[in-house]
Amino acid sequence: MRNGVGVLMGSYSDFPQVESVIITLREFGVPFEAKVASAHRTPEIVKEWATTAPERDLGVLIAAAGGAAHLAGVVAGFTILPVIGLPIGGTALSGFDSLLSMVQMPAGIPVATVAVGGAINAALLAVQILAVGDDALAAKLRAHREKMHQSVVDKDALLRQKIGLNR
Ligand code: RP5
Repeated sequence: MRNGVGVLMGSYSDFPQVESVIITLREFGVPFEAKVASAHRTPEIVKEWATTAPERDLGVLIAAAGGAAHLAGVVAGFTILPVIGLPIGGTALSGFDSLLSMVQMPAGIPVATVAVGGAINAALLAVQILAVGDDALAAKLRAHREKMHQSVVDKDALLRQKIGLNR
């Protein structure tokens, strides 16, 4: 059963911007693995990780990298599992370089790229992909949406209370 998420980051220095992926996957009880490997410094390790991912019951892969971020595209080239690209910010070009490196994939090898630093959405998208074939996970996602809905409604009430409006 391919119900896990593989989380790959190009460098340990990416981890602060990847940590929310791990936290979010844990919140949903989704099994995951996490690894540091670089497309340019350790390409053979990336190849091994990506090509053997299905054997480790991974159903979706998340690749996070900064700068000239070819990691997600390289991973996607080695597997037919869906790959989510997480561009890392804080580079000389504030992550715009990583964003374009990931999102502008030529036709044939898609990378579903989230926002620069969009770790939570990377995790949620991975959970949504897995939830297509998992009703229990889908129920957790619906509960999560309901919680967000309630939070906005509560904040709306708080705002009106603060500024002294009754409606
Ligand atoms: C990329 O280069 C990594 O994903 C990281 O964002 C960036 C810098 O890596 P370090 O020099 O901090 O290891 O490959």
